[in-house]
Amino acid sequence: MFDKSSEAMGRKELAALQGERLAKLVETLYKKVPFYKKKMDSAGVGPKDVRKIEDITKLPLTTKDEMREVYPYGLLAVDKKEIVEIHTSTGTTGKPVVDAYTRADVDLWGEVMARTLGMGDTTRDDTVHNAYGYGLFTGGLGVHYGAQKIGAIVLPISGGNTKRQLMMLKDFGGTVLTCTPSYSLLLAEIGREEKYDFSQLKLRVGLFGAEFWSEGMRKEIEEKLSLKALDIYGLTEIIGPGVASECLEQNGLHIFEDVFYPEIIDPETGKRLPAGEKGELVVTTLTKEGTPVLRYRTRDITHFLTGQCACGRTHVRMHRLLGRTDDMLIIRGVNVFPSQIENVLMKIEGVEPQYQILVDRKGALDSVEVRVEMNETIFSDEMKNLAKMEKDIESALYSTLNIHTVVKLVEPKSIPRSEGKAKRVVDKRSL
Ligand code: DLL
Repeated sequence: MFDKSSEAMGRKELAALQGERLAKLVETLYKKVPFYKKKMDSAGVGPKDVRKIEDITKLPLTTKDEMREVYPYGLLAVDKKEIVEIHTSTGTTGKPVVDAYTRADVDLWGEVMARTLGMGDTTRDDTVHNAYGYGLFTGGLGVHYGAQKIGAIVLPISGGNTKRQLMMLKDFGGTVLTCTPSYSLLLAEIGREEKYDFSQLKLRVGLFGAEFWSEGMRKEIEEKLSLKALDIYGLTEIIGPGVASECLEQNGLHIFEDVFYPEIIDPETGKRLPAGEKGELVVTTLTKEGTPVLRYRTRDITHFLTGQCACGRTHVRMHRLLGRTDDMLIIRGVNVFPSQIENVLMKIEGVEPQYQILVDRKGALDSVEVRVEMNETIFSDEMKNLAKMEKDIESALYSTLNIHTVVKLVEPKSIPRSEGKAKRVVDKRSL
């Protein structure tokens, strides 16, 4: 659903709306949430200092660790009676961050997810094959509410049982596929083994997110699944999926700015960066009721794209994520993002988008091994060619990363597959 009244709003009108909403939000948080009152008091700001959207930089930033400290209900801005649903972040260590939704928040979620599905022109004539996990993870239900709002058919198949998924994808004629990018490749792989011809299925578009993926991986997915692949972004702390999404132009993700106000800051200093500069994305929820969030540091790294988008939406676009501040590996003092490694690998012929990065420490030295899967054709090649290919990838990685890595080509299908978010990095140093 392309909601022109909000998604194509004039920039001036949008800024006025954002300012109004921010002022109201700050008032509510100050009154209702001691956690935020305390933060504002120690920063020496209060509701009277916030009148327009530019005033946002006076307000304190919020981190995930701070939010965890007030688990489970310390961020509620309404009476608990108003809450109708809860999701939590997926971290495996420590307490999770809680997103508590009122009825209006669930409606808002449905609305932003209807816009997300609308980016791929989803209408009530579509069947959404929803293979994101249902549960505390927000992917499954987020897509579900969006599809319901549009009136499309939603198949709530969730993750796993891939052969059955393929049968149902074919039988129910799914036109829109929603799952993690890595799971879409597993569908493609098992589909090939089971002799499905994706070009004969009805799939038209896929909305993939929840984990990092590259342009190279997009090409692979589009070819293998015979669909147009769009990048969708979100996080539990804000609402789940539905924060930003690519349109069919495939040139950056529009952030739903009328409800989620984005900023880019320097992760070191916390200062706001000028448009176009790369840094950490910070998001404020302008209209959420249950657990509204003020200037949340997402740890995700990106930059805004300038210029108008041909689709007609006026909401700012962000570049697909470049990494996370806490994903960054420091190898012998050099900063390395897994995304940089994926970008190099995906440019090499014969390599599958399946890889794992193993980091270890031998004596005082960090070592990096990159295991990369070959496709069947390369696999049947002679040993000496494979050894040369390993060396070639090592030097391609060296010229991007400036560190030496050991590349090991591994057999097709030997890297563990995931039904949700893929695990790309195994860092044995921290074990
Ligand atoms: O992953 C919400 C979601 C579900 C988004 C389905 C898209 C589709 P969390 O589990 O809280 O929520 O994880 C959020 O995942 O901060 C990013 O680091 C990463 N992430 C989400 N979308 C993308 C994307 C969901 N399109 C964290 N590209 C975020 C890269 C992504 N990373």
